Amino acid sequence: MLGKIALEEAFALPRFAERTKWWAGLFALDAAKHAAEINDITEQRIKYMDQYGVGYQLLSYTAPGVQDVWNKDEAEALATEVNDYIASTIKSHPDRFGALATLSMHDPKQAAGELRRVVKDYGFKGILVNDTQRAGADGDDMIFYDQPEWDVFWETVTELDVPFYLHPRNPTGTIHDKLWAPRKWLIGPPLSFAQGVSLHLLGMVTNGVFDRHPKLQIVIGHLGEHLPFDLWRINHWFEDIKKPLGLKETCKKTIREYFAQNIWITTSGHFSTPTLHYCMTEVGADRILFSIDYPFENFHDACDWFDKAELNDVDRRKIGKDNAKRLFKLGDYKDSSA
Ligand code: GRE
Repeated sequence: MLGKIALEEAFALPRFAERTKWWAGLFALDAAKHAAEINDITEQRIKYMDQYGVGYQLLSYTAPGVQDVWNKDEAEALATEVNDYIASTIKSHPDRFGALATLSMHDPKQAAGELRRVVKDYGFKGILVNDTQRAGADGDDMIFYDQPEWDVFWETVTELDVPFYLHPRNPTGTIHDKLWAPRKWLIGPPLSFAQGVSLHLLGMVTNGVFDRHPKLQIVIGHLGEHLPFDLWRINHWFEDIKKPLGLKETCKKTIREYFAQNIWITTSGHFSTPTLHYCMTEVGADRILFSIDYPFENFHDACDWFDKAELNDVDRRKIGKDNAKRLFKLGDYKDSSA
């Protein structure tokens, strides 16, 4: 299929070569290839896009990114640097690339201000944040965005009408040491990423973020970070037990209503047709978006799978491009109407 849109697609800052190598050492078999791919924006990446029928990518700064920076001033300066860098890099390719804002999440007002700047000045299409923000003197604290002090940030997100991609990051600090270090092979895609994001998103649901900001649109990757599988059980416990026990004070709608009105899932890094069919049954083709997760995954696995997956033409178009076009309000791009 030509003109696919992909939206969980990472880049790094070339000046962080050592950091990129460290992360690649955890997650890539060929660290040198990974480093070259994640640092390139306009050469190899466009060749892959042309080869595999991806018309447009929404780019985001790689994990753990600014969420790993527990010093507030440093985090804010890095987010600005990343946003300025990607804006200038993709400027000459508006028909191939858009960007998702990188934000320091130490201070809701500052995050809202930087978001406003990059949406107004650069035309960024949304935000991608890597789960909780590390904070505190030694980076052991975690800031969640499901608390009332974040309302000022969510107000700006909904006012600007841009989607927010809640992406995973690696466990750190005490959580890492106690839960994950003794079972280190489960860090990342096998388990920890999905647990982190699903905890954070369900925190937003149960703490009433979507009730206070009903227009808010949150995107999660990897076919929903295990949540679609559990919708029946979550719904049963929310509606039949937790709401009578008090959850009804903060959470007015059902989990299925939030999935229908506020939540989107992408195919990033999860190229399984039975799982996609299952998600189409549970959350619907109208809330699913194609994505790759480049360069942690490759174009061939994602695109060859999606192009051949058993789907009718209407659903393939929706998931491959039309849903993303509508959600991110994209104009024409290469093969957008193919
Ligand atoms: C990511 O999407 O950022 C990612 C990693 C490491 C492994 C897999 C993955 O950072 O999808």
